[in-house]
Amino acid sequence: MRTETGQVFKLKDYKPTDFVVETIDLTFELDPTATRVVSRISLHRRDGVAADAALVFDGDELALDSLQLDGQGIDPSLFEATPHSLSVRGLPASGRFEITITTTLSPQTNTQLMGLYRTNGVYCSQCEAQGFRRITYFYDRPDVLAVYTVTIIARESETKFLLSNGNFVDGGPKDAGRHYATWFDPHPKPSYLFALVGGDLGLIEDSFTTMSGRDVALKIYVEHGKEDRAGYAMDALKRSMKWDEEVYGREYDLDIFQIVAVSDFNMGAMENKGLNVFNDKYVLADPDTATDADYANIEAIIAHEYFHNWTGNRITCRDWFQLCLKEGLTVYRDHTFSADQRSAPVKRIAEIRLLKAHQFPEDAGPLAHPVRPETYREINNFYTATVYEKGSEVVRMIRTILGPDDFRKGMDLYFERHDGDAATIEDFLACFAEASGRDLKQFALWYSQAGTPSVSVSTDWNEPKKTFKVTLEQSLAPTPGQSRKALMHIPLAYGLILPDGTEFDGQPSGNETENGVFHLTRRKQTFTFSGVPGRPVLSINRGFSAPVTVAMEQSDADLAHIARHDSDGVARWQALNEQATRHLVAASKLCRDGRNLPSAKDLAELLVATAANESLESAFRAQALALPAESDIAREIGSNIDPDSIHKAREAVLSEVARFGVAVFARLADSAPKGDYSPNAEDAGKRALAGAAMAYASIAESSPGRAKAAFDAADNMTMLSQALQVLAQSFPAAGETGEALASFKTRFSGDPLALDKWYAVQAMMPGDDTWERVEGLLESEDFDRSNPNRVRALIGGFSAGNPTGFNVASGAGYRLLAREVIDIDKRNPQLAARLLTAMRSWRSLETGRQEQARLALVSIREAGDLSPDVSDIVDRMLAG
Ligand code: B3K
Ligand code: ZN
Repeated sequence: MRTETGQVFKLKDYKPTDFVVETIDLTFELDPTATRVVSRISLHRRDGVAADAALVFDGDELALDSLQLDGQGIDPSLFEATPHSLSVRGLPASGRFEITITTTLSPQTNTQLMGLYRTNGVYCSQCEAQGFRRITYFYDRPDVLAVYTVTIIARESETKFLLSNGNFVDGGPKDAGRHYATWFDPHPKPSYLFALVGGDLGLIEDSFTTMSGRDVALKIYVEHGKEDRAGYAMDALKRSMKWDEEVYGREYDLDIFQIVAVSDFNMGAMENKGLNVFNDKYVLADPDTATDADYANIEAIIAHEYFHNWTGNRITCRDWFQLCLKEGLTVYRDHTFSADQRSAPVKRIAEIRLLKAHQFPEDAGPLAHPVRPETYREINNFYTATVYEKGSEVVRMIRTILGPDDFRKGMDLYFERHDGDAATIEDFLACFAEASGRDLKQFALWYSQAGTPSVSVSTDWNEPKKTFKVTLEQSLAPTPGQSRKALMHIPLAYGLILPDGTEFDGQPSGNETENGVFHLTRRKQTFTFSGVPGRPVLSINRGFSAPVTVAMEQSDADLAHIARHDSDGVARWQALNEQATRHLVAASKLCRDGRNLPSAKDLAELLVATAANESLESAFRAQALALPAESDIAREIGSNIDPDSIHKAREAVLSEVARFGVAVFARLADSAPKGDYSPNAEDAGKRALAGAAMAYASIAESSPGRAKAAFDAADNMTMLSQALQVLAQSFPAAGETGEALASFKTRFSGDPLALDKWYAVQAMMPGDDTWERVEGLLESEDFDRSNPNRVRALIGGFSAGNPTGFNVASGAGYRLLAREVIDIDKRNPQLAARLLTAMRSWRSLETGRQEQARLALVSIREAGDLSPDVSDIVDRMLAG
């Protein structure tokens, strides 16, 4: 039985520990089922803490072997050890003392992948957020910073490499075929950044010279035989190190930086100090097995984890409520890094799509929470799009409000003042307020109020007076636990586009506008521009300067004007996307009501003209061609969703656009770069455009022939998987699709990462009977339920990436997910809870599906013996 599923943690209850940890010295004797851990901790009682206060350490499924105080046994009446805590009384009132704790672990049977576990024969740890307490009793909380020395002892034949944080100190042979290594990390750190790896791995090495001239050894460890797939990750690492020096003046601070790629990992990667552990999906790439998107993800995640060295590790979080302090900021840093390495507007468009697809629904449903939550039951459930992606948007808004110079000053102050601290959002904001002399009190509401603000915009053009008025009004709907909301500070970048396509450069009256940004701080504000030569078109929330929804009556002609003339590429795409979304929403509603669909000719004209416009970047044209997804349309409709009519309407629009532009698409379908594959952004953009065009051309031809020929001719994974996706999405029942799937399977059966794509593409095939295909795949021999990547590819692909298949009206999709969540929860609660969030928007479905979804959720709740992770999600989803 599990324990303590109901405990609620609150931000306002924060209290420092009673004892201060100075150093921790850990010795591991690795063994698959009996790893011995000896932890020697030196501490002292904090000033002002009562002399009879007990030392209370966290644990999770631990058993205490022995306990000593300053090398002597302790009277059993003075301590109590349970699986989840150790408390010791009678400790010295003053001065330093040492506690020695011995525990024994079974990494081999640790299926949660938290704490110390084994993957493919490699010992590996994951401690964020609360995994260290599964290794030994400790103050497992981020505000306890200590200096770690770690010695690892293991059989040499199985563990060629023994790694931990910091710098290598010493190592060599020991008794009985064993060897050892000792690592010392001089930088005080919280337990969640501890890491240990022991295994027989392949290694690639390089080095980096920092801006002050220090040499840093760079090492990436991968499964044997995969070394030649780690080159891109190494290159991305060096570029990240350079970028952080150039853009933020941040230098690396140890002699060595190591990355280990493992195949069983609950998330993308982990920023342990000096020893990052990665899901191998985000390290390994070669042209035959990785797509352009995989390469871009590797670059972004390598950068993200590296950037944590300053934003997360040198400055960490006081408590887990402050998670966005490191995550939102580090996502913002990796976004700008990728924008600098690639095309900035294209990168921004991808971010907007992602935010709207993942964060907006979170904000609009039962799992909504502020960027900095104020309560949680299970912290693992708060590694969310809101904390990460909206958290990044909030940092971006700070930069928009302050401008680049004051933003950099604020960051410099933050690094200088809080280096070595466990900090809070208040500390972070104070640096920007001080550096810029601005009051950020109202702005700080972005951290505490959940929900996506909505801004309604109206304009008034007075031809005789040549004045243009823009009226903005904000609102924010209630979210769970927050029924009343205060007014926010919303920075909205704008432009006034004149009839000839140039931009009006005059300022409106008043002082609520700055550098092309309206500062909306009251409920309603009007901005008046004078001397405007002709009726302008308002381009608002340019570059998505604020993560809000904008409601504005704007004609298709005005949107098309922005799409043609806005000087900001992101705004041009926003206008195109708005027009497409509107059309698709209207068409879906008509389809649901059994009415005829309107002509999509105007939209088709605009899209095809953009596709054919060679003065635009290929990647931008590809983004323009990607119509809003079915889930985007559902989100915009908001309630009474019928996924089938959305699918039908979207297919009809796709087909109309395809037929309208068939000549252009047929030409572009062959425009991918020939010759050797390179993952660079320009070539990737060309492949994306060719792939999008191939999809349209195939639809126009109503034949899988073109995609099948592309599949047979593909000489890299990007083009191979593009072709396979066109077959699976648009011709699911065709013989060609079956043949392509079979050939893919044969070719990649020995390559787990490539095979994940085979699972995912089938999981996302539209249709009422896909759930049966998924049931079949769940039974297939190489479906490994203990591998999170495989589970996410199939079950996650189906539940989060297949609106018609998962939401089949009979409820079969929901029942499948419920059954799998209950089963996976027994082994890996984090993974199970994450999968379940696919149902977070269940209340916006039409009533029949809603009822089916509710029944499935109730069946989970009633399954009994749920983990805190799953019960937290299911309870919140059913509440209200
Ligand atoms: N900090 C880790 C995430 C840990 C998740 C724990 N459930 C990766 C990252 O955001 O960089
Ligand atoms: Zn992170």
